[in-house]
Amino acid sequence: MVATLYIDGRWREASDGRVHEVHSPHDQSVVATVSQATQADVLNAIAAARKSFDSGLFTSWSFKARGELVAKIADLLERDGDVIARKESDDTGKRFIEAQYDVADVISTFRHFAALGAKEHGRSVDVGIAHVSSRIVHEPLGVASLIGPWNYPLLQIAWKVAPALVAGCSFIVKPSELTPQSAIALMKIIEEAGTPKGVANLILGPGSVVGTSLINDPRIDLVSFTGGLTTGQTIMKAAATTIKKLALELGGKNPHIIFADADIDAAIDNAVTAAFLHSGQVCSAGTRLIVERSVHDRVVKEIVRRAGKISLGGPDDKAAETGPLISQAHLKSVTAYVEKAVAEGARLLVGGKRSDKPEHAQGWYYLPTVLDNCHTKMYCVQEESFGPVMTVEVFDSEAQAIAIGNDTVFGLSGGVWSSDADKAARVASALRHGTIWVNDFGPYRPAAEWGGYKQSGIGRELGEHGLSEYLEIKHIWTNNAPSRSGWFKDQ
Ligand code: TXE
Repeated sequence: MVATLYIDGRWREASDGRVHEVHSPHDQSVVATVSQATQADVLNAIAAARKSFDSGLFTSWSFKARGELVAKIADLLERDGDVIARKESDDTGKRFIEAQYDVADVISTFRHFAALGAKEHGRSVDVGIAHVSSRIVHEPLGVASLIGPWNYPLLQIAWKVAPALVAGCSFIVKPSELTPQSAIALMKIIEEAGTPKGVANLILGPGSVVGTSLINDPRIDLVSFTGGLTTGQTIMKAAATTIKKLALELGGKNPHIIFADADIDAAIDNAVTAAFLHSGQVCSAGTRLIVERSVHDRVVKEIVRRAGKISLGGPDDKAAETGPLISQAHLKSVTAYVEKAVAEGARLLVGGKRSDKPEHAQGWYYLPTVLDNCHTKMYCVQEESFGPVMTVEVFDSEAQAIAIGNDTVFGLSGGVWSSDADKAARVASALRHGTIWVNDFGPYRPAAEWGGYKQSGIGRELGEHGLSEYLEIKHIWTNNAPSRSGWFKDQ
């Protein structure tokens, strides 16, 4: 029996008993068999979440109490960290050590939101009338659908679940069908921590089947989604019918600008990490290298040398530096993307094909790829590959670097390298992206907001704003000395 759906405080099989096998991207072996929800299961989960929210049980807990629950979840995640990391690396194919880093980030996320629970919420407003008290109160927003992707499965779900719990929302989690195991483990911990029945629910299955009700149903108040732009557009359209609140994180095409006066050695090393970490399957990957003409040859030559040496391998390959792509379909899409780039005039300098090593034959391994001679009108510069593919563009002036860096419909993140602090600050300020790194690329902290400008999304996760997404704000005006309004004549 496979009972991996969690609905109304009970672990259940799919109502028709259907299961789904999860395959390793490293060697296609079956790493898990999980329940695949039916439409009836989804509707049951929505009903359970709605009922628990409307009962007022969890919403009546104080922020502090809900923060303590979230802190307890963090403790349990610490206890089970390596077991969860193993599931995550099995599903994604990423190295076990990377999955361990991810779980550590998940724990920090829960700790961050737990601490926000202990803070003061709401405020008084001075309305200038002695006998009136005016209060702004923060209330849980309602029932949320929390839909996650496959690249950082547990982390992206954690960015949603932890604030939803502190806020007092009820929710249905739907991880990617490719990577369900860590969400199941998290839900077991949420249950063990003492979360009231019906508050947290877990649905598994493909978005096209189980996702529709999660984004259409009038009983859902908020959809928080991380994934592809096209799915984000579908969700936004569906949300319009019932004016659902939306939080969307839809990826990026992130500029990484290197000026000639930068610490070139550090810039090159960070450029390699930014583009090829997790084989480019990172929404904030620095896939667009934008380099000052005078240092182009030196920078690109060294990046190509370094990219050609990156060692690929599966979860337990100690020599590996990064892993496979998530699926065969994704491998095909990255392959087609690079072919199209070359047809458009990009110069392929390294990679550009699947790994032909015998030990990679059963996995979805694509070589780190550098495409030179690119410009903003090209498909490969405008569209995400979500694979290990770096495009290179050149610039001659600060203004041109900014213009190129902003010439994208996305706006998630960007980096700028220069030893001139004023210039770096000007560029950081002019770039229309949600996170900018100066002389660095990649770090983030749960205490700092994360999210996109333009088509990279709506709203912010993490920071204090990441909690606000799950709250309604109410103004309560209390007149302590009632009197007639006197507006209309009383004949
Ligand atoms: O994402 P999808 P995919 C980007 C990246 C990648 C592309 C497609 O460019 O190549 O998206 O990846 C669920 N209603 N990112 O196809 O389809 C789905 O089941 C409700 C960026 O995997 O957007 C999964 O749980 N849900 C990204 C989640 O949405 C639906 C990370 C994401 O799947 C649904 C991953 C529907 N109609 C991919 N259709 C990032 N921003 O980090 C799908 N889903």
